[in-house]
Order: sequence, then structure tokens, then C-alpha cells
Amino acid sequence: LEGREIFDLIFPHSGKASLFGFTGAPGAGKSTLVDRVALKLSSQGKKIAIIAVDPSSPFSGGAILGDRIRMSESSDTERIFIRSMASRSALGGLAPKTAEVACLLDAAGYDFILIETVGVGQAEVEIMRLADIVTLVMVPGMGDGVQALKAGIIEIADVFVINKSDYDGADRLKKELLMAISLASDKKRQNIPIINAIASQNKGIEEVVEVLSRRFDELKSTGELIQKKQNVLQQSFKRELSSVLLQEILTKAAKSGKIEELMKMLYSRKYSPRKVVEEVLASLK
Ligand SMILES: Nc1nc2c(ncn2[C@@H]2O[C@H](COP(=O)(O)OP(=O)(O)OP(=O)(O)O)[C@@H](O)[C@H]2O)c(=O)[nH]1
Ligand SMILES: [Mg+2]
Repeated sequence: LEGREIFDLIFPHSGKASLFGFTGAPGAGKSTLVDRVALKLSSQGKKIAIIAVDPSSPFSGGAILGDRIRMSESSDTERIFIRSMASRSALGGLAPKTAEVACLLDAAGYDFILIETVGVGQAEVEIMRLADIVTLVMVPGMGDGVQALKAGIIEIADVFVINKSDYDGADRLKKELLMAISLASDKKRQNIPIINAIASQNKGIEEVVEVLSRRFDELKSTGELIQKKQNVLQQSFKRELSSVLLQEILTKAAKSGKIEELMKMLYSRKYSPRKVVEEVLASLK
């Protein structure tokens, strides 16, 4: 069996896991928080998988080494599986790859899949869209509140965690965030929970887990969860469709010999790219 066929066989077993996303600036304490959350959930008898995605890293070596350091304090790691992903390993994009990995872990029977991404850029937003719930991890005194607003990540965040609340400025950041969300046009977003945590001291973890579970149940009961998962599947379908169609059409057009001629028209700027597409399609009819 090829990889794809295997995936097709596994896919029907997916769709049961809860996908929790965690994002935030580099060094905000995401890994520490995710590890603590994983341990907490695992102590409740759940099976946990962690996917650490680093869109900025060209190599996965460092990330994997980081993983070995992770969880070192814990003895109860048998139910916790950790997988790193960096941009180099992702043909066709990091978000689709992350979705596939999450799907496999989901089918394998993990109850919770925790996805960590570093940064606040477009790549992270795309990855976080896969998650059922997104937690934005912030740190006092880094201007995170304002930065998050700019990046648009605030629009997809469901929960804010002010980590490193042992630092000065935690109260100020909370005020800034409250101010920012009070201005949100979407009324629902004005109730976003803001949790203070000190992940390195295991403080606030219980509340984070509680809030996430509550939010998850809420999404389930309102039907938003189903909607969200359907949107993600629809995106995957469209991505597959465009890649398959592209290949198919290019192959057909190459066989008909039409494509070379049309490329000449394109290079000489007689035909626009859009016009070339129309000509290619017309030649296939
Ligand atoms: N003072 C303090 N330090 C913390 C806290 N949480 C994590 N740290 C420390 O912050 C540093 C970075 O933590 P990580 O969990 O690796 O942060 P991260 O966001 O995963 O970092 P990247 O994945 O590299 O972006 C580590 O030295 C942690 O021990 C906290 O609440 N307070
Ligand atoms: Mg990390």
C-alpha cells in the first residue's frame, strides 16, 4: 500500500479527538504550558499527542532535540506522544501536513491533540485554523497585546493566557487586553477568558484545562464544533481538488502539444496568464 492509500484507510477512524492549538511569540512559554496541560490531562487518564510546529525553522534537528528536553520533569509520559514539524519537512505546506499528522494521531486514538506553533504570522494563523480551540500565550512587558492585534491572531483566539505572570506588567497586559476585546465588534468575543499563569511553576494550569474543556463543551453543544471541523475538511478537499486538477490538466495539455505554443504567447505577453488558462481549457474540450 502507498502512503495515500494507507491514509484513506485510516481517515474514517479520525474525527474524535479534541484539537487544542497554542500560539504566541517566541519564548512565551508555549512548550512549558503545553507540557503542563498535557500532564494534567494525562493524569485524568487521557491519551495526549503534542505536535510542535515551527514554520520559521528550516531544520527539524533543533526542534527534536528540544523535545527530548521537554517533559523531563515528568514520570508520567507514557500516554504522551510528541512530534515536531519544521517547514523543511512539509511538501505542499505546513498547515496541510499538520492537518494530516493530526488526523493520523486522532485515528490512533489520542483523546487530545495539542498543537504548538511559534510566532504570530500568517503561517501560524493557518495552522491554528485547524484547531478546535486556539489559546494565545502572551507575556507581560513584550507589547504582545498590540502585536497580537496587528497580526489578526486575536480574531481566531478563543482563550488568552498571560504566562510569566511572575513578571512585572501582568496586570497592565490584562487591562490592555480587556480594552482591546471591549472594542471588538463581535459581541461573542468580548467574553474571551483571560487566564494568568506561571507555567514554569505549574500555576494556572488547572484553570487553563478547565476553561478549555468548558469552551470545548460549549462549541459542541452550539454546533460550532461540527461547523469548524466541516470547514477544515472542506478546505482540505479544495486543496486536494486543485492539486489533482492542476496535474491532470497540465498532463493533458502537454500531450496535446498546445502548452508550448501557449507559453510562447504568455512570454511574449500577447496572452495574459488568465487568457492562457482559457485557451488551455478550450483546447481540452
Ligand atoms: N519566569 C517564567 N519563566 C517561564 C514561564 N513559563 C516558561 N518559562 C521559561 O521561559 C523559557 C521559554 O519557555 P518555552 O516553553 O520553551 O517557550 P516557547 O514559547 O515554547 O518557546 P519557543 O517554542 O522557542 O517559541 C524557558 O526557560 C521556560 O522555563 C513562566 O511562567 N515564568
Ligand atoms: Mg516551544
